[in-house]
Amino acid sequence: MKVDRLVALAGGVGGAKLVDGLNRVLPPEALTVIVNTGDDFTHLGLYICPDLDTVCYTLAGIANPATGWGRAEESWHALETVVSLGGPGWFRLGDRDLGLHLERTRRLATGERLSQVTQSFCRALGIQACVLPMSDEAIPTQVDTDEGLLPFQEYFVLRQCQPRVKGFVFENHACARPAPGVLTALEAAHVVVICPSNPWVSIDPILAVPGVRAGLAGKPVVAVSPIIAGQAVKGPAAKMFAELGVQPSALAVAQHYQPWLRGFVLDRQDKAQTAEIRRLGLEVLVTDTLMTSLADRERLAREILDFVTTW
Ligand code: FO1
Repeated sequence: MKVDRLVALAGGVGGAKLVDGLNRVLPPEALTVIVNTGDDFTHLGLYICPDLDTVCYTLAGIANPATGWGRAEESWHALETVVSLGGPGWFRLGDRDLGLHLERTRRLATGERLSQVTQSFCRALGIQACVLPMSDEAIPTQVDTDEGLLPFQEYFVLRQCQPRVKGFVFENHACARPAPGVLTALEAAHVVVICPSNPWVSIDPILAVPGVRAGLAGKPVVAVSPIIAGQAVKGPAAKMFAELGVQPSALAVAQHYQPWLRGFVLDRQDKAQTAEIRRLGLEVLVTDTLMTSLADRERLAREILDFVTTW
């Protein structure tokens, strides 16, 4: 199979790293990234799109290397002022990052759609890949917890993922439409890669957008496990699996996505699960999936392309 049109489904930091690797090894303009916008929210009057920004900053080479989100060489004067005046400081927006939120919020208020604003920012940042929000309409994720429904960022950042999870609500998803370009990119794709993002709150919101699941049907879809040795590489994915009554593992991730998958990529540390994942009817690639360097991102991307080319 030739791969010169690839669609990646991605959330934040882990997804962005693989997207960066794919972008480095694919021909120019071969890559479309469909990004989760369930985490988006309005904060300090500004429209914040954490996963879109993480993907774009990473592709532009200006992401904060320590956190994975936000900008490199950041300063915090504006937020310090907000806090000194009695405003909220729990969601850390740096000065450089704030500039982007100001401009996005201004453009959205003039009637531009999120996908148009994102395309324009990508051009300005020198990004060649096509980065699409999953929808131009808000589909906010609410986390159903033992303390009731919490908006995603309140659960994730303010409450540090402490409340016990019972489920997730993707508000408004049933009547939302995919952003322009999402379904046509899926239709044209030679392969779809589900990045190593959180299945529950990064990938499931994308799959919940009407038309996306149907767009995956019959496509060669490969997922990369965000769980290594029972732990999430970053974030609460393993805690979520456990609280929902599923032992966190690469196998559990494969089972989660199984109806859409042709192949699955898991870490060497989990190679004992290979036979059971094969029994789900999936092609399996066992490799090093932890991406700590740029070279790792590129190597993993190349290995995934070599893997799917054999199908
Ligand atoms: N994550 C945090 O844990 N704490 C923060 O203060 C924080 C601020 C922030 C600002 C801009 C941005 O684009 C992302 C930010 N994130 C922060 C990350 C974000 O909350 C999550 O990583 C994603 O929503 C989950 O993918």
